Amino acid sequence: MGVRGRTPRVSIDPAAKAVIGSTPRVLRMLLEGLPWTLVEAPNPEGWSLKDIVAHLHDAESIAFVERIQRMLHENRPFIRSIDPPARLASGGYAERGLAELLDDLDRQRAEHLSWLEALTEDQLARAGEHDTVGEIRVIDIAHQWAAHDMAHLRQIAHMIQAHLAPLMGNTRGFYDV
Ligand code: NI
Repeated sequence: MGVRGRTPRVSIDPAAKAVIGSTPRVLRMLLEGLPWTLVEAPNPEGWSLKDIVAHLHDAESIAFVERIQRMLHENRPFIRSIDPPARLASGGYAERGLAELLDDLDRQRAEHLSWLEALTEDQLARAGEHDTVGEIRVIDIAHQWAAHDMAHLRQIAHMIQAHLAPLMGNTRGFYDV
């Protein structure tokens, strides 16, 4: 029995599966029609919209698939934090176009989602030890995967909104961006 007598969740929440499956399409619809100057313009932290897509592409293997694979094949593996900006700089993403990254992410997601959906309850319950947050289970990463998508979709929405804000005249006063 888990916390407060409830059995811990052993299946991936349908919302997480829906998000993981639809994020590449959402990204495509949001970003493909935008001018490239906006797609490649850095935000105050130095990240462009394209960089965020590259980061999602990068996180796909290193933060999600590899961690789950290790937890499935090793006994409580020790999992180190990653440094996303450093990985982005060394990942060769600068030469890759947005359309290519989106196509790639689309392909990977379809495979990864079927793989996640095929994991058994025993596999979902396997765990590892992360260097900063402590114990993490396969099922936690499945939900983190979707939450991470949402965090970056919010960031993308905020950056597009920030581009429009100076063009809004006094109507900008209705908003806090
Ligand atoms: Ni991230």
